[in-house]
Amino acid sequence: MTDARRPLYPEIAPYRVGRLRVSDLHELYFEECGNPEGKPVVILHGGPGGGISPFLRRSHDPARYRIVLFDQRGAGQSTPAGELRDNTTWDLVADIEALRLHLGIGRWQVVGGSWGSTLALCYALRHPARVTELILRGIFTLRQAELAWFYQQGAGMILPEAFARYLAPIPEAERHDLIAAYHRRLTGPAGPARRHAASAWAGWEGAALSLMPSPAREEEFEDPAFAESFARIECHYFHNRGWLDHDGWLIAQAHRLRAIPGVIIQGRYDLVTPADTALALHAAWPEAQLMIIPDAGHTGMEPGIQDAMVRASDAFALPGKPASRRAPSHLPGAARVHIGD
Ligand code: STX
Repeated sequence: MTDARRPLYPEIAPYRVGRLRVSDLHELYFEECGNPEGKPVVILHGGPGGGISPFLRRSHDPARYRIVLFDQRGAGQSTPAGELRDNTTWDLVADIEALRLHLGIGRWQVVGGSWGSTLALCYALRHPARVTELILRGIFTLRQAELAWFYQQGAGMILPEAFARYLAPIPEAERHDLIAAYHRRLTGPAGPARRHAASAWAGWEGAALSLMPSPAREEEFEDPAFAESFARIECHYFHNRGWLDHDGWLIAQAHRLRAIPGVIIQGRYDLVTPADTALALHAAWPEAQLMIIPDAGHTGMEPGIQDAMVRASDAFALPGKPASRRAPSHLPGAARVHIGD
């Protein structure tokens, strides 16, 4: 009950990497880590456009899981980098299925943070029979209010210095719709103006991820090579509202997930994807276990989020137990629900 917080599992290298062609244009990079005979899990990265990173391999026990990671279209080592054509939510959902079939996996656990949670929900709604469990953190459902909070008006009132740097490239006359203003610049011709807009867009996100300021993280996000594909892909998805049916569609559909065991992990002080969305998801899917981490921001690197991820993945991996049809009822320690604190 009072156990110390658990860190992620140790760093590991993939036992296999590969590439999968998914369209005339797009080829995906993927990795398999852990135990080739273990329980299959696919980890979905954020952004969209963020790409995988080595820490995403570490939320699951490598002795008991076969951990699959891939760079979504245009992200990371997938090619062409930053490509927006044939790049929609439903293309990515189809890619997850193509990868599952390519790897000969029947059903798998689906894990995602932030945009990864959005994509995991879309995949589970489209292919529920393929999903053994869902572990979601930093819940994002692409509602108009969520986009407005971060990219128009809301989070900027908590981080005004960083928000001023995000506003700077956009003239007053265009500031009534910042996603549209950025979309014009990020989909315009390559060159200094586009690069500058990309760094400003990505730097704003980098500034807001952690509970504690992390200038190094902000600099990483402003790095032109990363920023340009990340910002172009993110803005393209958000300008198009994720190609979802209507505003609020994911929450409205979430009742269809109720037979899937799930855990929802959310930082109380998440400025990128505020806790309101996690609570809305939980209200629609009350069987899922909600874990509000009282001292965490957005990123999966927050100590309380790491702890919750490891405990959730361990609970679903218990040796000798078949995948439960319900969320575990007794996640220990930090796995308790803290609502209203
Ligand atoms: N986007 C939130 C998100 O999914 C609104 C996200 N933000 N940064 C990331 O993901 C990375 C850390 C993966 C780059």
